[in-house]
Amino acid sequence: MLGNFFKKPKDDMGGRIPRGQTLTTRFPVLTYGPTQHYAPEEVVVRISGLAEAHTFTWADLMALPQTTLTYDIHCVTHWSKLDTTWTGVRVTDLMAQVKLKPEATHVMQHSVGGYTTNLSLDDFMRPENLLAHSFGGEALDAEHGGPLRLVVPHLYFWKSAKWLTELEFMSADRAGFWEKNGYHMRGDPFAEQRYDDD
Ligand SMILES: Nc1nc2c(c(=O)[nH]1)N[C@H]1C(S)=C(S)[C@@H](COP(=O)(O)O)O[C@H]1N2
Ligand SMILES: [Mo]
Repeated sequence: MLGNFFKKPKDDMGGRIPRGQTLTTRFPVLTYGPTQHYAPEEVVVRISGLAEAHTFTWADLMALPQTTLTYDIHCVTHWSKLDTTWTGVRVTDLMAQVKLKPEATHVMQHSVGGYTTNLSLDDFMRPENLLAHSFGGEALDAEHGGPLRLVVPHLYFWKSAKWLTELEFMSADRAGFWEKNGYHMRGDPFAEQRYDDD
């Protein structure tokens, strides 16, 4: 059954498939806990911690430049999906509106429902990272994090919080939900940084 969807790549597609990954054409859902359901008008992204406090509403986010990007995603549960197309606000465009304190070095993503995941600012402030509201040109399904999720394609997909509601800036790294449960603090798929001892 799974064999219909998960293909062992014949090669690494020119370096696009990290070791230990299998290609899928489906879009698996991976959520710890329930799917969150709420309307776009209810979306807020709060800026907290080592930055000037600020709240972006849905209207604020829609007024920022909208960017569509296509790239590959890699889940630590061993699936990769090529050429996924997302639309949203670039993290760098959002951050142009945020006044960070100089001590800030890391950020914790917080989700509706309590999921958290941490990033260094270097990993966060990349031009390909999106606060995404659409997938393949359609509004992002709730199960995939709609109305709004982060997409950080260069790291394992657990680093991309669904139902994003807060960005907390920090002066040191701190473990989020899966990182406290043994996952790697960074999660580079090409270095196979799956667990904290990898
Ligand atoms: N809020 C929230 N975000 C989350 C998760 C979660 O459980 N809750 N799971 C993470 C994990 S482990 C993965 S692999 C991806 C899965 O995204 P998908 O369900 O759209 O494939 O979301 C990440 N973001
Ligand atoms: Mo995952």
